[in-house]
Amino acid sequence: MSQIKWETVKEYQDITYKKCNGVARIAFNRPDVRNAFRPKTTSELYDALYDANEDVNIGVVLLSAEGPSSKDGVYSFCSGGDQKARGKQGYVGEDGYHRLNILEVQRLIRFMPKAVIAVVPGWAVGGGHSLHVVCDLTLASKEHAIFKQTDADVTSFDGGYGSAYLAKMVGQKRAREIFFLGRNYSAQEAFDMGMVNAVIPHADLEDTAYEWAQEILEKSPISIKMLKFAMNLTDDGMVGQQVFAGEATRLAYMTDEAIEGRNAFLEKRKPNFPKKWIP
Ligand code: S0N
Repeated sequence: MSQIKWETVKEYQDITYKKCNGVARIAFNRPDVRNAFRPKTTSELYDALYDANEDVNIGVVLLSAEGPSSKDGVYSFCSGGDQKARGKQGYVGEDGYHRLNILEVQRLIRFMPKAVIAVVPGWAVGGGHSLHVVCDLTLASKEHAIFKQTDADVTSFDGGYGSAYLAKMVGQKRAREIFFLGRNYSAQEAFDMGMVNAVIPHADLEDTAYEWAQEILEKSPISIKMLKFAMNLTDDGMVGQQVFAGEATRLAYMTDEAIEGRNAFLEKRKPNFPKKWIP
């Protein structure tokens, strides 16, 4: 029995959101449809992720899932876009408009200055597979996790991080196999391919994820942030450079030079920068 004292942050319909000791746990909560996401789910996910992003006391986010299904006891992480909510131009929300807002969720995970760990208790399929790919780390249930790409079965494909970034992770041949054949891969097979960090006995999965999070929380926050952005940079083009460079500017603000630059402007005088060109 887990000793972690999670506290609910906010009640949602399609997800659960809790926090404990610097860790946020956001979990899909539609287990009867294998945790497929509809626009309400992605809006709630974005809202919770944004809260975790803004909370300076949170250093690690666990993206997990409730379950198993009440119908058949099967565990899932996420089975991607809800095909029942899919219209002609995207996924139809309660307001009747078509949306593709899982991509905004992906970007928030990608550009968040904190580690995001996918905790995969069961099926990770389609857009659910893409979500684990975009997370910084993935921990998978030894007994129940299954990784599968059905995008080419349902003509609802992720041509961004879900595929192109996956290819950087597992290699081009493997990524093409995953997408072109749509087979099932066990946690161990996913680990062997390099898209899973550890295969964990199911009963220990959540506690292990929390322990990994606590280990990360012992590190220097600036280092974790800069390392994440540095590792993202080459795959994110000018946006990656923008995100990394923004943090470089923030660090520069902390120098005597930057303080002198600001003060000189405010005091209406020429800046007197320390003339040290340190190599
Ligand atoms: C997950 C699978 C393999 C599980 O198979 P299993 O265990 O045999 O269960 P089932 O009997 O098939 O399912 C149980 C119940 O759950 C419902 N269900 C499952 N998945 C979905 C789903 N995705 N949408 C709606 N319902 C789902 C079943 O209908 C069943 O219900 P009942 O009990 O009432 O019969 C298997 O279920 C499976 O293959 N699921 C479909 C997976 C899939 O094709 N997902 C969509 C893939 N594409 C995406 O996700 C892309 C979306 C995306 O990321 C994207 C990309 C680009 C641009 C935008 C987006 C965006 O979405 O925003």
